[in-house]
Amino acid sequence: MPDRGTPATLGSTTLNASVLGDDRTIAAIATASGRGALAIVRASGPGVQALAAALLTPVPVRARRATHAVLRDADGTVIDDVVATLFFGPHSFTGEDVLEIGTHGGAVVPAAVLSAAIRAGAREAEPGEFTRRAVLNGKLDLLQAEAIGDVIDARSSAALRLARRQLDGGLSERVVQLRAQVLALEALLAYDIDFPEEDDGPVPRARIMEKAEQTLGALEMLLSTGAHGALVHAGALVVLAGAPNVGKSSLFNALLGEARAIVTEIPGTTRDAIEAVLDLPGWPLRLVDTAGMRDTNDPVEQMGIDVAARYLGRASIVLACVDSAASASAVAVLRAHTNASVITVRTKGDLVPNQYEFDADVVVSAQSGLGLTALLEMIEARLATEHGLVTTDAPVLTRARHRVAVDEACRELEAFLRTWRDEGMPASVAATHVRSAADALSELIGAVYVDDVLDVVFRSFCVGK
Ligand SMILES: Nc1nc2c(ncn2[C@@H]2O[C@H](COP(=O)(O)OP(=O)(O)O)[C@@H](O)[C@H]2O)c(=O)[nH]1
Ligand SMILES: [Mg+2]
Repeated sequence: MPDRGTPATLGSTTLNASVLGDDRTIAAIATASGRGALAIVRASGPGVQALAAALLTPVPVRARRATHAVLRDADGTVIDDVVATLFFGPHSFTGEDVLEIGTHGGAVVPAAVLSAAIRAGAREAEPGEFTRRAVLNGKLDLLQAEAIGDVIDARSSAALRLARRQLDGGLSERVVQLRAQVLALEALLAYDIDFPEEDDGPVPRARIMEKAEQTLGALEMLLSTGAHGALVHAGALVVLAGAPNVGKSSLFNALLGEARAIVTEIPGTTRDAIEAVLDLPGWPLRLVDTAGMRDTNDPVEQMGIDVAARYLGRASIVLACVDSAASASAVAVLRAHTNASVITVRTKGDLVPNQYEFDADVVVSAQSGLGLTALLEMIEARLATEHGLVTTDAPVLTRARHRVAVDEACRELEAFLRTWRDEGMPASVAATHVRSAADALSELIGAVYVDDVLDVVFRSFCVGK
């Protein structure tokens, strides 16, 4: 396994070619590319102090002190005025010596600073490599490392709260507790394996069964948070649908409070689906504006309609928009395309009601703003009824990886219980299932480092994180 467990030499490096040449010292631009006032280039590894000495005048020597310095390339060319901060391992993000260099932003300076660091002996970091080192050095567990990715990728305040909670270790604690229960069960079984001759071993079978059932129940409870976690993570899919020209795109824009979709008087303009995240206090919404559902010979428009049908299949809520008797017939078509909860929305509520009467759940106007708040409240109420309230206090599974691991632990405990009830089976056979359940949970928090697991977790990270 690469990089594991050699932070011992930290803090004692000197300017020395072998350390500078050590590919264990990594560097990357940590900030997003593009125009900006400042950027951060950071480095981590045993050669960091030598790197600081090679690049910076004056050389920062004390940890956690911002040092204003001039950064020069190997040939003495001044690249930038910077503010550099050293952290000595293990008291750093990665657990190794770390150097953070605050440079001017933009396209050229951060790249030139990174090149200078590489010329001075650092190696360019892989995506997620800083966080990976933090995990390998025991600064974070895998769930917390994923939470860092989630904090960065959060598209709503609810998703951010969930990620923050996971970063603080809430989910890790719960998984560690559950794993401890599984291990305690394994310990009870060990007695039984040691005393196979006794009719009823030192620990009664019924007591072991009870423990296993309790643990299984707790794991199932955690597993049941998975759907909720995925929904908060991605946002509940709310699809605007209905006949062409009923005002879907206008409503989409009015709800977002900004002009994102093309609004036009020609029926059939929204030919693909347009998506935006609406950051409501209760539930984050993925609001999708679709093409109108109607028969058409235009192949491009038909594609848009197919996209709409696909979204309808995955929606949490469909807003069936209606502005006339003719468009009301589309509601039945929509219901046929979806299992989602349908809210019927009478649009263009500002127009003088003509003879047309439609008993909609809510009347809105994109133009006057009538009913928009009521509609959002109705969406939140429906989501709360169907998926509960967004709770970020209790630990929640947020990723498929989590659900797979906890599901596996559940299935192993079920298999254990089946084997255990069948009294002819020796305890040692049943115990293998308990071991597998513990392994699944260990892998989830990264208590055992499986390279494949690390690869999956860090693949999606940005360079410099
Ligand atoms: N008076 C009024 N007209 C609206 C309202 N919403 C949309 N419209 C008009 O209805 C037409 C179609 O709107 P659009 O949003 O493109 O409909 P879509 O095809 O369902 O996306 C446009 O002429 C809009 O200006 C509204 O709330 N009040
Ligand atoms: Mg439209």
